[in-house]
Amino acid sequence: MSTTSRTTTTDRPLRGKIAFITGASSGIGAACATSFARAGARLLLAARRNDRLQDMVIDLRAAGAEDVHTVALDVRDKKQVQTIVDGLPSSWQAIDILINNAGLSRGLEKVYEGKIDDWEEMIDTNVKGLLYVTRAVVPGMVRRGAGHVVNLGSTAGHMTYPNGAVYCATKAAENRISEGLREDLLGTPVRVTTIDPGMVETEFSKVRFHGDEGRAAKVYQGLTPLQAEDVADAILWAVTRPAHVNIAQVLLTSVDQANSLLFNRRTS
Ligand code: NDP
Ligand code: 8X3
Repeated sequence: MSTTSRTTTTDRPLRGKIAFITGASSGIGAACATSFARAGARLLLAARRNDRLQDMVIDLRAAGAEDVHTVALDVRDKKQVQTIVDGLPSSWQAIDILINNAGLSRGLEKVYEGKIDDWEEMIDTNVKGLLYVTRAVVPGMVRRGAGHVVNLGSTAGHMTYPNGAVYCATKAAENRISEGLREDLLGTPVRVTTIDPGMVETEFSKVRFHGDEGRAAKVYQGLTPLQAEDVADAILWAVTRPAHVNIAQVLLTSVDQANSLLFNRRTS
């Protein structure tokens, strides 16, 4: 038999595993979908823009996904979250990996000048939405005695930057929730990882600046930011460690970033 055509569990380490990725329509979530497809996973993809998810299906199958199921989901809607998780087709219910990735920033303003609607959107999505999805999915993992929760944190959760207090607070909350969930799951085999990237070039800044692409582009000017694939790579690594190994936290930045405040920007 030709060794080049042989497929092994080593090159498809997630073969048959169901991975539920929230916020899979863009950026880090979409990159995770691709890397998990290559690893042979069955992909359960969620976002509000289900049309985008559907457009990804053919490519994800071609990349190696065993199966792909998409759902339109707004993680801020607790009833919708529970209804969608409870109503999954039976072949999709045994979720092995939950990637709590859906999230956003809105605005870059001093706390005393910030827009309350922006704050609420960030808190409702990044904190409450993450909790709703966790609450709906993790009981099944505990019952089945298997599972891995990966939450998207940020360098912003480790150090606040000026004008970003509320976004940074949501990511600090994510860190504390990940820690607490790990404590609460002690005694079960369910693992909890927080992946905390620095600046990643995605639609994140465009969303932060309410669609202002010029302002968004300036965020990445003069430096080499992380790409969504770099973060997906870290996530794939964390979920493919032996079952007794829990990667609690991965903090990663580009070489042009030291922390939330210090960047190496080239001016030429
Ligand atoms: P993108 O804007 O490219 O992607 C965000 C994703 O979240 C989209 O798929 C969007 O889908 C989804 N989303 C937003 N709100 C909701 C909602 N209410 N319900 C369901 N899905 C939602 O940004 P990133 O890929 O960069 O961000 C992904 C995660 O990574 C976020 O949690 C972010 O905070 C975090 N992060 C990002 C960093 C960066 O510099 N880019 C650095 C560190 C962490 P849709 O609009 O279709 O619903
Ligand atoms: C996103 C990274 O520094 O733009 O979490 O807030 S940052």
